[in-house]
Amino acid sequence: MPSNTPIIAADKIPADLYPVIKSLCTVAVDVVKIIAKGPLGQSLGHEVGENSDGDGQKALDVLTDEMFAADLKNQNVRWYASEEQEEVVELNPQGTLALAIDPLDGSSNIDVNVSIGTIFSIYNAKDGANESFLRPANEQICGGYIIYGPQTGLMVTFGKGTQYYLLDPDTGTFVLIEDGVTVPADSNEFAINASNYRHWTKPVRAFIDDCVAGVEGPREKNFNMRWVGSLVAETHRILTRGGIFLYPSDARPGYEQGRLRMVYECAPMAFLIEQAGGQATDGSDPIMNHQAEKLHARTPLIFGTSGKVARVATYHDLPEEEVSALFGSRGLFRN
Ligand code: AFP
Repeated sequence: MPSNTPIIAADKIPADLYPVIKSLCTVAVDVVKIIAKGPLGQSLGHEVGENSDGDGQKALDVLTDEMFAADLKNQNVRWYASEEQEEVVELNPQGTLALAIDPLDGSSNIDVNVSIGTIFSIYNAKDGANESFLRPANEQICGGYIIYGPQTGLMVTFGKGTQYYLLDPDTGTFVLIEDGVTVPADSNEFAINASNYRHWTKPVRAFIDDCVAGVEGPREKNFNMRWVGSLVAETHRILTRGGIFLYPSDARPGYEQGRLRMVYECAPMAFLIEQAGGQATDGSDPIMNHQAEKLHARTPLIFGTSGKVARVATYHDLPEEEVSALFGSRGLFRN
């Protein structure tokens, strides 16, 4: 790439955030090379420890965390909150921004060559480390992800719509592909880890039962299911062709609030989805109105095409006898 070519054009990015976005993109280009080299380079998928919540840490989780933190240290980022670090880290004491990050989302897919990603969320920093992140998600000034897939892309919002940039391998630059990404209104796809069916609450079971019932059921149409195991890949599919994603709370110990983390996974994804005309809730209430009580707090997450997300909320409002009924006798949603 000629030295004078910016890694990403500045004209659609707020000036005060451009250096941070440029930093994330610069590190991402190096992450792409490491992922693409796979076992020809260093081992990426072996476990090297546990994070603060007891989740296994893969070598690439730790490596990417170190890579992003090292570059962001030279930026206007005071507070750095990472899935891979128990506490908030102060990078630049003079910084005015607070950045939360899942450096490598989808670790279980590293060794099987399936799309993975980096998720990030930016706030204006407060004086306190934790208080900079334990605040309503609607105080975010930026949210986004980088997807490392057959193509490498940056999906980002600054609160004025959702933008999609694609990394051009020939030039090493991120090129704006779409300035107003919109979640398609019509889709027949739902994404959920169906192996957890027996652990779900009745409203979630009823919603999925009615999808699986297809044309014979109350939805009177057939559905398709996807489950990649990488939140970034699921979000990208839904932003591209619509659908609904559900990681609800379930009865497994430790999953009372689902699996996904509020600060560095759910809040930025909710920001992106809402800015693209979709909805993101905990099953009933908008994620953007939530705030985490602890840095690594989890929350149930349902997001995607607005009408579908709203429908899940109505299942939560059903009286017990209806939500337990076989779909044929459920009095709602004849279409
Ligand atoms: P890992 O990063 O540990 O692979 O977790 C990925 C993730 O947080 C999210 O990206 C997926 O949507 C979800 O977990 C998959 O969870 P299940 O493995 O329970 O289906």
